[in-house]
Amino acid sequence: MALFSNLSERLNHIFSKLTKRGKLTELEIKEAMREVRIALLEADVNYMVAKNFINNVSAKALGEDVMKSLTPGQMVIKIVKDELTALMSSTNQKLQLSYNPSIIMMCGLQGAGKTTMCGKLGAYLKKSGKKPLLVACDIYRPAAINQLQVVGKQANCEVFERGTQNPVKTAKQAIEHAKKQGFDVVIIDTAGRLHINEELMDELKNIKKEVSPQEILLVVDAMTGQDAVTISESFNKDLDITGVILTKLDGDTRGGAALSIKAITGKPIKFSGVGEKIGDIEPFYPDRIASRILGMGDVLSLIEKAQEAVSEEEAKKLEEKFRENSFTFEDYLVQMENLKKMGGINDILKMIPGAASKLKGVVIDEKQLAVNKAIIQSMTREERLNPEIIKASRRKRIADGSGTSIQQVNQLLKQFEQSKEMMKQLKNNKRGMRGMFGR
Ligand SMILES: Nc1nc2c(ncn2[C@@H]2O[C@H](COP(=O)(O)OP(=O)(O)O)[C@@H](O)[C@H]2O)c(=O)[nH]1
Ligand SMILES: [Mg+2]
Repeated sequence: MALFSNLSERLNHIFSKLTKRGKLTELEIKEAMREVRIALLEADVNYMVAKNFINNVSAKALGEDVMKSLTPGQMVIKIVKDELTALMSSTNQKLQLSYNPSIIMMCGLQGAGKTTMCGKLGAYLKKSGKKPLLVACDIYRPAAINQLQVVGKQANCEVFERGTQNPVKTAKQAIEHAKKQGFDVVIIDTAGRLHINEELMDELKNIKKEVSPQEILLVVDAMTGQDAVTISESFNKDLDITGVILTKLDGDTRGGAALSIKAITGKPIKFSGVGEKIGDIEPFYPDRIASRILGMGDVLSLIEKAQEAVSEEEAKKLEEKFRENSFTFEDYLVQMENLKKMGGINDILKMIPGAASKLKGVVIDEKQLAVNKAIIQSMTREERLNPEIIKASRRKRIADGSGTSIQQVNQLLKQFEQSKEMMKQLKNNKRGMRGMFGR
């Protein structure tokens, strides 16, 4: 995900000038701060937020310990990173889930991603052992209930609906149902409007009053930039929300909303939506987002993704295979599937520190991976397990079967041998594969 790539690039440029020098003068730091401020404003960061941010960073960066240090540039970057993190941090970033059932009410404008997020959150909570019930309280659009049922099915969560009955009544009945049936989280999907209006707020206030949710989560579209901040402010004023979920962070968003919402409303961003699929949800970790903005990569998210995609047992088995040098094309296929689960090789590379700038412009060819897959699928099981038996006539058959050329088959076989060589060396590395993929 090219999260805030523009802002990232700008900041990287400013900081690379700083780190190239040894000592920094006050003037140089001030000039850099001026540039950072412009970069933030261009990324749609609220101007008061940008101003306070620069004041805080400057006060620290102009301190004696920075000015006297041998690597002042790096110290300034560290200060910026810490301040960015602080800007988005809150003590109540986690969901309040200790009630039985805990009630989460979603709200927001039309199209923000509420219904989608109900499903994502349901699936996410289910993974952590919860039993969520989704409740359809958007009664105005005929397709809304059906849409919730579709995502509910994907999330493997029950959906409670009472058609176009008054949404307050439906919500209350859903909570009764949850108590009887042992659901421990109730996620209420509400109706949005194109713009904030009294009718919408009254309806939401009513639901709030009658069901007393522990969480009122405002779903906002990150692509709306400064508007996202204004919208958050006004929902917060009327509903005293407990947090924000920023959706569409996978899009070409400039970052302003993520950086401003907490500072302006005092309410934390708790989750982000990073795609249209049910699994495209991430808890919002301010330090990781700050690292990503600064192009330092997001190693923690990467490790978590790897852990999700590869079970510990699987990782152990892999490690053994490498040790015994019995890694086959069958395993290769499994690994390609794992990579896909992790969101594609290019997304992964972007999260590795330094990779973003070094690999700029380089795109790993996902098509090549698809070609490799086709070739392997055209092999017999015996061939996959013992690639050394793949001689000329077999190569031709495989090429024909997969719609590729003999050269392409040769190339893959050679690559495979080379990777095995590399893996042999890797196995001498103490951490081994489990260090990379295990818990
Ligand atoms: N790219 C992307 N699209 C999203 C995300 N969340 C929701 N959407 C899309 O945004 C549109 C509106 O979502 P919906 O859940 O119906 O919004 P609602 O009106 O607030 O309930 C749908 O087409 C979703 O697929 C996200 O995180 N990333
Ligand atoms: Mg909806």
